[in-house]
Amino acid sequence: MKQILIINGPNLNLLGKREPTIYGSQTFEEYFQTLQSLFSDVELHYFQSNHEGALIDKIHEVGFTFDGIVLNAGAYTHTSVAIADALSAVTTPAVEVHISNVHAREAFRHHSYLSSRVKGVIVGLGLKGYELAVRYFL
Ligand code: CA2
Repeated sequence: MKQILIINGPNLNLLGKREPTIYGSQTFEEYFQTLQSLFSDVELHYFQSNHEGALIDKIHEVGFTFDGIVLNAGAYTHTSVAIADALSAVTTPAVEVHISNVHAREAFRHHSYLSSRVKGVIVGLGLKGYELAVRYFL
């Protein structure tokens, strides 16, 4: 069975609870159940943290054994050289996902430190982006 980890970064624990016009009205825990039933032949894991170091620790933990990482690093996408370095340091490939279309938002969201370290980037397709990213690894 393939092992794939979905990682969500800061504030994404608020999905479905705040700002539904930008991020939708479903919690990630609800959506994760949908993903698990869609991909019943995949060992799908989920991790969320608001802390940069915890995200890096998790990338290190799975980054030599898992088949894929689906990463929405939230605002750290636009600031974190450390997460970029962690992605480069591991062997597991990653796909970067953003729920909103970051290119249609403020200029500071247009640059990602992570995009050059991942296989590909999915932006603006809502939660569906996570499903498409998982499919890439199958
Ligand atoms: O569109 C995305 O997925 C983002 O990664 C979300 C980040 C943002 O900083 C990135 O530029 C784009 C913010 C996540 C905040 O999530 C919330 C969810 C519900 C309510 C409030 C914030």
